Amino acid sequence: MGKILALLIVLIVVGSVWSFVSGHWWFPVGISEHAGAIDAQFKRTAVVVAVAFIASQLALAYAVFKYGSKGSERAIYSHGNNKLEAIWTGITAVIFIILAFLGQVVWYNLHIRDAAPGAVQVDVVGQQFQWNFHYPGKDGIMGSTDAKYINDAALNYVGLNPDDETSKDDIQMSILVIPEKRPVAIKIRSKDVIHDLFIPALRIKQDAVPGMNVAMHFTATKTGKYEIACAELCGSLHYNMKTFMLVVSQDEYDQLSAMSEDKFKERINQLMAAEPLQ
Ligand SMILES: [Cu+2]
Repeated sequence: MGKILALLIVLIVVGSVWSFVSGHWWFPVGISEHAGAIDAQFKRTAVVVAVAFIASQLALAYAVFKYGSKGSERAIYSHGNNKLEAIWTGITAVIFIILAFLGQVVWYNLHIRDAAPGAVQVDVVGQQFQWNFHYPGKDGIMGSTDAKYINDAALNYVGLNPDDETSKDDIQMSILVIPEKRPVAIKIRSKDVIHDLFIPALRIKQDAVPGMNVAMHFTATKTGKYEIACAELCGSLHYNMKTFMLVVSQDEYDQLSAMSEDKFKERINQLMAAEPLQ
């Protein structure tokens, strides 16, 4: 029995390693300036975890193989070894702190550092069960919003202030449209529960937290249509909370920015129908 179990453990290790190394279930191609740094961090973490996983599982397989029950023996109870516990806890802590520090550089650049001047501004509001994107409209000024103005029946999902002149031309849509090769600053909030804006191609994954306005910025490097999902279990229709991002040329974006809400939406729907999903 011990030998079969040991073989099974080794097979699970080989299968797990293959599932990563084969590349069958890897990320889509990254299309943001920071995608390379995120992928490098992910690979570093995966390698460290893989080394620990393979070593511990092979040790387990060896122990099961060598010391498996021979029938009538009783198991020995061990109180453990404090020195060994301290050593491997210490090593693990050091490795994870180093990984966290390496990851901080990307995090800092995307979240703490201000977006470059002239960045395109888009506000994002998550709600059960859709994403709402708020664009400044023709005047280029983001109108003010307040949660008290949110009214789904009137299609005011982001809570545009009706008394604010600059909000009159603002556009709300469930599709994210951004220009390529230009910094985009987004502010993410939520109307009800925690959601998570996940754009795999951009390597962006950020919680939308009620009561918070989370700012981040990024630059997309390739035009196309990409998937957006909610990556936080947010209720019964969570699976349905998906939408798309269109990355368009600067020319196209300039034209969109000069359009009224109706024309803007009409053009977006045309682009959505024409673009294949990347
Ligand atoms: Cu959600």
